[in-house]
Amino acid sequence: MNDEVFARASANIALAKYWGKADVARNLTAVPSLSLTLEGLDTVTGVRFDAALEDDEIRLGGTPASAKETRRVVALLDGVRTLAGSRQRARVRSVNNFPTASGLASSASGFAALALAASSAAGLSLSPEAVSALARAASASAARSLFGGWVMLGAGAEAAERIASADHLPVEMLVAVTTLGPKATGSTEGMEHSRHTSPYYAAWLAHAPALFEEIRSALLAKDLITLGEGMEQSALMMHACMWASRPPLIYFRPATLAILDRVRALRGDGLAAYATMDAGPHVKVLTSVTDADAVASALSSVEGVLRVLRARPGRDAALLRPAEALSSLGETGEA
Ligand code: 2P0
Repeated sequence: MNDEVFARASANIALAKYWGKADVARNLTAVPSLSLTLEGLDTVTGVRFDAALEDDEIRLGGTPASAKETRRVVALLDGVRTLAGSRQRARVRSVNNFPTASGLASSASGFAALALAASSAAGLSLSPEAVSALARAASASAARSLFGGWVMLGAGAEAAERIASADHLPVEMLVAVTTLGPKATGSTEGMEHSRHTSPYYAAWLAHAPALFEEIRSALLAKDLITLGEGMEQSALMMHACMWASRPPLIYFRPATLAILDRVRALRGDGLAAYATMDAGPHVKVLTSVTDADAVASALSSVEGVLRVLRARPGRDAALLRPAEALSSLGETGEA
């Protein structure tokens, strides 16, 4: 019997957004993206290959994976099996330490942890770039979660790369979790829908690369104001493209707009606060370490905000010792 191998990866939030694929079959992105990995918002995943198994067995958060989740996980495991020249099936278990309804995509940290644990469990010793490419094929934002700090994924790129370390800028990302609306359209479907129906999709493709460059330059120059303003424009440009789809893709809820208002007011008061939104109603606010307490407290008092999660820039994904991993996975019971 092979050993079970464990890995941890942290969630990430894009400042320069990815929305749209250059190649659907290979899952290559149409625009470059830039993200911040978030410390402490983690997925822990265990993988054990076992010649006695007839099928892959996958448990997420203590319950069997749905058919759709299973297909995506098996596709990644198939990629690992091809690289390792193996046909053994695997037992996979995975938990997030952040609330599922927090609006933080679990696919980024989840597929990053899975790619790292599965490749190591199969006896491969891949470079971080090769693990990132495996994760990217499953979910493009997952490519970025292999690396700590500030990370980019180029348009059409196989793998993500770090562009600045976690201590490059003293910031916090605050996640203002809002009341959930009806079940949102998933990102994978949503971006294809925009590509096919939004007249603004072409404009998004035309303008996103220059905005990415501006955001990257501002980051390297430690210019938080330009970084924050560029980040807000990237999010709103992406949402404009979504709204112009038919039928429209509207992820905003009343609380989303209320938070955007509050963020503008905080800036008017001289605090560092810049907003970004993904495929959901929650708002993530980039702020300085100095202003983080004041901004978090202001966000908590906005009507419709259920809670505010806080995260500093996070670390690289890493393999974990079993004892360390099992304390995270322990809540799910069985091995
Ligand atoms: C991002 N999002 O850059 C953008 C902004 C959501 C909005 O990447 O189809 O789960 O699996 O490659 O990575 C979420 O989309 O999509 C995402 P797939 P993914 O963070």
